[in-house]
Amino acid sequence: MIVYLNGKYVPKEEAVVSVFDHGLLYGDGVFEGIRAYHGRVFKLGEHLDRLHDGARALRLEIPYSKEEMQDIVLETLRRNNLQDAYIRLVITRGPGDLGLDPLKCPKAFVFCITASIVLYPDELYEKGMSIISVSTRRNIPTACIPRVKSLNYLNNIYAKMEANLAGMPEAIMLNNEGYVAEATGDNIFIVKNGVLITPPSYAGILEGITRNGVMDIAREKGIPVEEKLFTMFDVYTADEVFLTGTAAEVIPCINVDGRIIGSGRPGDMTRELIVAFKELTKIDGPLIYPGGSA
Ligand code: PXG
Repeated sequence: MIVYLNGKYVPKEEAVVSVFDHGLLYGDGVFEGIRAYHGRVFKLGEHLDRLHDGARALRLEIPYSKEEMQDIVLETLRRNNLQDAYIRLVITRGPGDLGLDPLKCPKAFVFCITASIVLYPDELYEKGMSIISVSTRRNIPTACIPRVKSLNYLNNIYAKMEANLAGMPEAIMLNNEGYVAEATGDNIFIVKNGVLITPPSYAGILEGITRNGVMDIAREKGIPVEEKLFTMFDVYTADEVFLTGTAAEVIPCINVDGRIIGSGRPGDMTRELIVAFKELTKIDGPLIYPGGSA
């Protein structure tokens, strides 16, 4: 396995980061989790936009343009002969001293890992999954901005630990006002009376690329889409519930906190969106091997 490491392509064993890097010492940095399907990098432009916006919010200067970042991602995939992959692109604050001052870190550090993708079992998509809500609240935007996909994931990890303890694969996090925000690594949608509803970005969420893609697909199909605040009551009484994320794609939830959702089976709109999303992954994004061949 070959890893892109700050200007070089190196074997996995040599892909190491300094113990003085503020990404490690303080979680200071941004990242993206991206997928490649059928030889194309899905929504790469959107991922690079989010990465750059997050870096801007952190006053972290990415030493490459978006075009150069795109080349790094594509070249890493080519060096690993990958067509379908999970990609982790990371920008850290870089090495500094043992104080937290980012000004002491002269240059950001960039790396890109590509791996063959481990998928959730098909059964979860066919039968739907059971999840719970947890007591850990999503970060408040005035303290740690949830819209920045930062290297500090402790908020989500606390919630994931609660899910683990309950033997559940995912957990719903509320914001500090008690409105539904998102899951630990996925966004949430509910369907009520034919309307597709998801929390707005001001609910304090990471605006998922998958979330935005699913809303686009729904609108193209003429499905009414609303971004609005809702509570766990709305989740319990929804006709359908599903989560979206780069790793999970679109995954139905049929039980939340012990309440059976709708018929207890993945709903029609969820299944329609899963199919349309799969189709989109076949055509969206830049080709890894523009001249053909893998
Ligand atoms: N919310 C949060 C908090 C996330 O971390 C999403 C939503 C979905 O966003 P995208 O752009 O992927 O549709 C994420 C996704 C994991 C994992 O192992 C998940 C994410 C990052 C790293 C790992 O589940 N982010």
